[in-house]
Amino acid sequence: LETIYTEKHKLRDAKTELFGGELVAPHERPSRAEYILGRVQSEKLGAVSAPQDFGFDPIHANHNNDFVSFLQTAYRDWKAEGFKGEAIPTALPARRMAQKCPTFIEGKLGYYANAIETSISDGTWEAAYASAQVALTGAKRIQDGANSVFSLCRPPGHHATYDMFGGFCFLNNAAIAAQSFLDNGAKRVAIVDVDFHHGNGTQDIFYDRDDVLFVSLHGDPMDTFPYFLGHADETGKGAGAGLNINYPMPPKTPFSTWRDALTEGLNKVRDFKPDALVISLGVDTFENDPISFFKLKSKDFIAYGADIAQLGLPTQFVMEGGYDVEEIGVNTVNVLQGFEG
Ligand code: Q9C
Ligand code: ZN
Repeated sequence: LETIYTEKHKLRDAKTELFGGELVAPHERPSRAEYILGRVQSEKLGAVSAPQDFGFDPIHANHNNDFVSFLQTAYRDWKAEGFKGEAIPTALPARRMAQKCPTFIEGKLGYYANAIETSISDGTWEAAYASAQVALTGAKRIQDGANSVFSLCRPPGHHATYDMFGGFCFLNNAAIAAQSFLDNGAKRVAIVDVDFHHGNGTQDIFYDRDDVLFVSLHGDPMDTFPYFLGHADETGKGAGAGLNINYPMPPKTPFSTWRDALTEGLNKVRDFKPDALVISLGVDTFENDPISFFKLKSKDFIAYGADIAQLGLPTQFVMEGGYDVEEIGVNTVNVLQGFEG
């Protein structure tokens, strides 16, 4: 199983994350990708290849042009105002506020944010762009006939919506990959999001679409981030009615319960008859993850990788979250090895 990876992820190295009322060292840090790459190599999973550059068109296919332009210059614009720290939004266009993009950078940050823990730092755009190219290169491998591929994306993407960043995400790598399948001949694509957190960005992008099935297993938004999307009654709208499926689960959910939801979700994927499957692979479901509350053990990741393989679909794994840095390499590669059998 081939891994797509680039060192450019290291350019995303923020100093701050707003957490518990403090600015702390980010949970989403460069060492995450290095632990995963290290395990890919020590387990001899397969070749590790650099991404190709597919440019901006496939990014603009899923994201608002002005939002993408904003991301490119946000840190520079912030620094030009003389602010000392990293770029963090303060005010957001909440209920009954005008949905109009301000001119001043602090206002722009709020307009384009869906959460405010994520600082924009020097190099963030370059890393986010490279991460999207890692996703696109993985999709291309499948389009060229590979049965499976691992896009070791960093920063992650599934909380990025059409025009908002947040939750450590800037561009929605999995959505960009899924759209690239469709734009290159696929009729239908399924995305299964197994990250601990609801894939609010991916849901947002495909909510009214009949060519993408989105299935997400996650902590109940009543109890955890992203709080404002991910309920079971969000089932899609218009042409996409019935094609958005959420499985919110409570604190302390064990693997047995989680796996039952996965089985049900994978059955929906089978019925949808997609040409390709994209897995938003977050391993923050792990029992020792520092910011999550499910109880999966390392061996469980092997088991559910095998469950996914049972579908027999061309499958692209796209890296999302997972924060217990010591273990995320093992857990991530366990899924891939379980898939390979
Ligand atoms: N008290 C991903 O896994 N903050 N993003 C959580 C916990 C944001 C997670 C706060 C978590 C974002 C890709
Ligand atoms: Zn997550």
